[in-house]
This record gives sequence, structure tokens and C-alpha cells, in this order.
Amino acid sequence: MREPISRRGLLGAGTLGVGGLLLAGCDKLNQNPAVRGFLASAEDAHRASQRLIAGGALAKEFTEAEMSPKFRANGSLTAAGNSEWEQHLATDFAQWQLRVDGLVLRPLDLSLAALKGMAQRSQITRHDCVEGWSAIGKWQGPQLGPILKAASLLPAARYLIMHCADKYSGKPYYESIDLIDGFHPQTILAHTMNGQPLTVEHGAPLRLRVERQLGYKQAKYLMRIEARASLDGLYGGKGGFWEDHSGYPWYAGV
Ligand SMILES: Nc1nc2c(c(=O)[nH]1)N[C@H]1C(S)=C(S)[C@@H](COP(=O)(O)O)O[C@H]1N2
Ligand SMILES: [Mo]
Repeated sequence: MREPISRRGLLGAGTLGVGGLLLAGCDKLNQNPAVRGFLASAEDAHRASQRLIAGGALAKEFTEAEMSPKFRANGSLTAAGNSEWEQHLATDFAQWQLRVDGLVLRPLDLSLAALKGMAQRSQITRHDCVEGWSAIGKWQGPQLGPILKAASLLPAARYLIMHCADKYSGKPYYESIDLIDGFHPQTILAHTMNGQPLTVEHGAPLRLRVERQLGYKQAKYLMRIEARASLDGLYGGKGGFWEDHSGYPWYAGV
């Protein structure tokens, strides 16, 4: 199910400089006014140029034979304590819906059936946790990009907040990514892991896979994706649980 990346801008990422990439056009991204705004803003110029050098580069993908026999679970191992999530677990997530809202034209409520009915991507990737372990697993779900398109991001949207059902050490877990990762082909909402429905310990019913970043960005127990203009005023303001509480970097490139 791996898709060839055919856009010139993405293919050229290894050889073109930042200017070349902009000219060659990462077409889809540059057409998005929010991404253009992001790239144009001076305060983000440095980060933007770093991201453009990485460009549309894909995280390495592996073969079935390379999959880890055991994929450790880490962080929260359940969202029990959240009564809404507990009720959904008790009914096998039949009534569960992912909310997509914030700076969008059309807020969405997507059931698991709806997410499974969309075009699926499957990828075998390596998960790297800052605590010093890695595991190779297979993930399946719809790409986030088409979901964002369906919701139609407003021009001011620059961040996508992943709101999770669990608390870790008593505080709500959340994460955020920018639109470059939001529209990256390997950014998927995974409902299936190693060919089985996502288990509770790995984040049932749905988690983010944003494959060019470290483990703590891979938000489990997803409930809501909120498009925002800024991270200010959201929890600790640094864009994620570990960013707020331990000073881990917001962009956690592998
Ligand atoms: N909602 C939520 N997502 C989370 C965490 C968490 O505690 N809560 N821990 C993160 C960390 S640090 C890692 S390494 C991975 C672990 O994913 P796994 O349990 O599938 O191995 O989930 C990440 N996503
Ligand atoms: Mo982690």
C-alpha cells in the first residue's frame, strides 16, 4: 500500500536547496495559504528552512520480516479514569467519534467506520522513544491530510492539536504538529497495529503516527484534533505534555 511520492518537489528534496524546493513547488503544501503564511513569517523562518531541507522526505519503512516480535507499550497504558472513554471502551468504540474542529470551515465527527472507510495507508516504521528503546511495527489508517482537506482548514490554522483521553501523572496528555507534518504522506491516524485493532495499551481506538518524529509525539487515545493559530494559552503553551513538563523539544525529529 506504500504510495510512490511523485511530486517533483518531494522527489527533489535531496538535491535542491530551500529556494529550489520553493520554486519546484512542493505544490500541495505551497498552495495552502496557511502553509504559505507559516513559511513567510519571519519568526519561523529558521525552523521553516530546516523543515524544508527535510522537505517531504519519508521516514524509513521496513519489511514484515523486520517487525519487532514484541512492541513495548509506554506512557499511559489506558485512558481509564476518563468516563467518556470508558463508556466507549465498554461498547467497543461503536459510538466513538473523532472530533475535528477549531479553525476549520467544516467541523467533522468521524466514527471508526468512517475512518476505516477512507483510503488507507499501511506502513512499517521504527518507533524511537527518548527513554532509549525502539520497536518496528506496522500501522494502518487514513492519512491525516485528506481529513484536514475535508474539514477545510481556515487560513489562520497553523497547528493541529491532538487531544487525548488519558492523563499522565494526573495531567491531560496532548500533542501538536504543524501543517507540514499534518499533510505529510506518512502522517496517519492508526486504528490498526500489526494487523490487529489497536489495543488499549497502545492507544485504542485511534492514535497518531507522525513517523519522522520521536515516540512522545505519537499521541494515543485520540479524541479530538483541533486546528489552532498558535500554541499560546493551551495548557503550558509549549505544544505537548512532555514539552510543557520536561522541556522536550516541540519538533522531535528522529
Ligand atoms: N495519550 C498518550 N499518548 C502517548 C503517551 C501517553 O502517555 N499518552 N506516551 C508517548 C510515549 S513517550 C511513547 S514512547 C509512545 C508509546 O507508544 P506505545 O505505548 O504504543 O509503545 O506513546 C506516546 N503517546
Ligand atoms: Mo516515549
